[in-house]
Amino acid sequence: MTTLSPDIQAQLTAQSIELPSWAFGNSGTRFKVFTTPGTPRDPYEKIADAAQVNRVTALAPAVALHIPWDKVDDYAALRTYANDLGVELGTINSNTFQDDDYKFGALTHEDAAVRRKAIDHHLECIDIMDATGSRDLKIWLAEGSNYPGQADLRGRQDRLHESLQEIYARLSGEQRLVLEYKFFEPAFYHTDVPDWGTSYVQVSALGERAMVCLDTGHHAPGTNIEFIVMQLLRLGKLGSFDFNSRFYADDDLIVGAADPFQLFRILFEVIRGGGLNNPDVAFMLDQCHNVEKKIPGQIRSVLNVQEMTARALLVDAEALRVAQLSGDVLAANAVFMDAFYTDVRPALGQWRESRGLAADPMAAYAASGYQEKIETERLGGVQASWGA
Ligand code: AOS
Ligand code: ZN
Ligand code: ZN
Repeated sequence: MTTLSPDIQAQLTAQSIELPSWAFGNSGTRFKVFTTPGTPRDPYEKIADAAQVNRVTALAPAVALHIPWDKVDDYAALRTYANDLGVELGTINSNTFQDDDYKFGALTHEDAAVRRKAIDHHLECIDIMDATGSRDLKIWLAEGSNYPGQADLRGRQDRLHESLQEIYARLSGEQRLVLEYKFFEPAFYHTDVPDWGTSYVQVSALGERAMVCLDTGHHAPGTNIEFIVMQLLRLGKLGSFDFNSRFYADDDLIVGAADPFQLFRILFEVIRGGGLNNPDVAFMLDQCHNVEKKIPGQIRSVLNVQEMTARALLVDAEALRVAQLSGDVLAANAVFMDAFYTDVRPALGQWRESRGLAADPMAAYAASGYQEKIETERLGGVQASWGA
């Protein structure tokens, strides 16, 4: 059996992955949202479910909120509730994609009144961050156009900058703004923040506490995502990940499900670039569980990240460097692949037990009785997103 060195164990112990509150709600595609028995009915129940993931994995000590999906009257009370369950409230996600006023844009809109409304929403999100103790405001914009000629691309970039500037100016202390990019959808001709370069340009113009958010599902097929990870870390601008996996577009499936090797390659570059357990780089999930149970889906997800992190930590960096320097292409590739093909699951199970956790968190959750309890007690769970 592979052994995990004390150094690797220490790095795995420090790893933490933020869960999205919306992963616990019902979700689906534009064709159908299936309801799952036991689905949370309010933000409190989403947090209670997220705490179960952390209880069996010790990997997920924070929950990201989406406003207004997770709107409550008293955020300080929500924070206390979360803390009592052993989790923190994490990133606050803004939402400017569900309001009729934003049909032709929000932060980029031609109409100053619409921009005002969208900026005010973000200022409200920062008020919430003050109460929840959250560090990051994550902005994903559904803005763009469908037809060539429909919009003034240049003017929209300028207005985006001005709007972001006002939002950024409201941040205080350690608070940060992370700007997520996505190459298409819901707009299909152009998107205002389509790629890491645009996000980088916009956040660089704001200041040090503005960073890029990289959602692994937001690239064209074939994109070398680990290269982008490397570059953003090199530039000191990788603020956060939205992890998920995709076969086609923004599938939001369980991270590592579609392409475990890609996840391995990404984590290798994270480690190489000093991004692992680096407080500047938030590891978040951005996923939906359309047909599977949500809590086990999240447990599987964080375990996938942990397994691929362990494999990436096993890469013999010294041997790799020697092979690279001597131009031995196949030896270098073999060093890399040896680590990828190593089954770390038995070693991780043993290591978990040594920390007082169950060797198999999926089985521990199944045996806990929590799923049966929520399925009996909760009726009428809420939809997580707009995907109706
Ligand atoms: C949308 O495609 C993005 O991934 C955002 O991060 C969004 O806010 C999130 O997926 C919640 O639906
Ligand atoms: Zn995302
Ligand atoms: Zn997405």
